[in-house]
Amino acid sequence: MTQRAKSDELIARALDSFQIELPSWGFANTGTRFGKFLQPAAAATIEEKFSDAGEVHRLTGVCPTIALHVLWDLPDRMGGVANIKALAEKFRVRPGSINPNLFQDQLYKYGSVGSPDAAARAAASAHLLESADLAKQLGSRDVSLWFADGSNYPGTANVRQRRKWFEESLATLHERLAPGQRMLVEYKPFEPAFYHTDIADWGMALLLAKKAGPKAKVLVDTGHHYQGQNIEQIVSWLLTDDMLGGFHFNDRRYADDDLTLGSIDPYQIFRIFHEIFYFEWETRKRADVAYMIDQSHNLKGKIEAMIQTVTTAEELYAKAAIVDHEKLAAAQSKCALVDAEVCLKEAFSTDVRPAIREWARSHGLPEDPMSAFRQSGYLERITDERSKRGSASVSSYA
Ligand code: LRH
Ligand code: MN
Repeated sequence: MTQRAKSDELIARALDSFQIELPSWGFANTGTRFGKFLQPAAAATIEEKFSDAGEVHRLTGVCPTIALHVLWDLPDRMGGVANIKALAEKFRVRPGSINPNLFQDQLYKYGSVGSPDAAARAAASAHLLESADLAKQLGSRDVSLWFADGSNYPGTANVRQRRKWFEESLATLHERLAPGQRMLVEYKPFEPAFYHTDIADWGMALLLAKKAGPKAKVLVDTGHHYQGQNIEQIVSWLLTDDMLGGFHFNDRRYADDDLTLGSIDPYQIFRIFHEIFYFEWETRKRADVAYMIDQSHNLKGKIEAMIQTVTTAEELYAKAAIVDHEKLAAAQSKCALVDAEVCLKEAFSTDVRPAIREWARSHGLPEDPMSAFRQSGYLERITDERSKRGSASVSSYA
């Protein structure tokens, strides 16, 4: 078998099991604190978000689930479950990770589960339990947790006391989860808090997850790291401890910019995927990791940005799948630095697009999802339909 045939085989096998989850909020009008530029075709209702996610899955075949944010997508909580199930049927996209929202309510000014205000902690804990029950009703495996909790000035928060409150709430949530369900603890160094954030880095998320129990894992949002932090090293450490639950993929130049994956530093995502393939090769174990997108498309067309993200993720995943692990391990053990590095560079510089097109063809999918989308008339149709509803009903955040 030629080297080319071998790598095409590896790519096809990798793509057969590759799935990446779409964020419902990636289809809605979003912005920054300096403003929000409205797009007439943006999704504002849960039906429109499922419709758009369905379109991206129809074109790419690798996005069978959509992440839901409870406040934005399930304002009627349990009252919205039947409708979500009907939409999942209609648009052939299943509900994915359930994201509680503990950062918008006025009650959470000084924090949610970490707030000195007992009423805020009680409300926050109740929302976490309700989110676990919603996930159960919707058949969702993961409850994905991000807390904006923190403080803005030195001396204003008892960080150790807040940690205790977090441990209590996360333990209660852990007990509520059904077998097979998971809670993913996401960390973020700053924003909206600018002095301390209660879950600021991977170590804090890891300790809280381990304390909560075996159903708790760590979620790595690629935008939630200090400049220069080695994200793939964090990934390899979490893999070793079987504590890596999933990713929120996006790209950034400065902070949590939530730009489209691979638009600034594609080699970063490639290095992350490499650590996962290398771990699986070495341990002969499958890494049980949820790949999810977490981006806000403030300027690009929402659906085009999502298609671009998915196809870029496929390319970087395929490139990482063809690293010659045997050769790499040998070079590493001999400290043959250049040879080892070239194993990654070789794979990263390989044009995997022909193999991906072949894989798409063999699965009855369009070879080029972006041009298929542009020829589908979908955008024109929804622009027409949604501009008729006028901007009044555009929801607050997403
Ligand atoms: C916080 C975050 C979190 C989401 C939100 C939309 O920055 O990454 O994962 O809930 O973005
Ligand atoms: Mn995130």
